[in-house]
Amino acid sequence: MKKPLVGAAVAAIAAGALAVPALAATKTVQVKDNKFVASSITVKKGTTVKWVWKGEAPHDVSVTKGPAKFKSKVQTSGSFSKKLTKKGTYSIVCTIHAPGMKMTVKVK
Ligand SMILES: [Cu+2]
Repeated sequence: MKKPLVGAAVAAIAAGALAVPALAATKTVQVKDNKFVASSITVKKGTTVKWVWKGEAPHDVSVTKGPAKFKSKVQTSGSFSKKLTKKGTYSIVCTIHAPGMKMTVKVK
């Protein structure tokens, strides 16, 4: 009875792989207490960067310098996503814990 189970597992994995859109490039950054992990990333233009809150303290994501400005709400959980369509270097801080809590996103 092992073969049918293996077949079902392979089919499930294949179905999962097909569900991922080919052009949905997403890069995840963790928002911890009190740092961004990773603190420096490089992505291609058009990539969506998704910040995911992992710590317990409130944080936000705020661009201080860069080709485009954006800012998340102050939040303690959940996530914030932004599609980056302009090339350049984005300097980002958590306004609550700046200047120590900062990161850089390079969009090529
Ligand atoms: Cu913070």
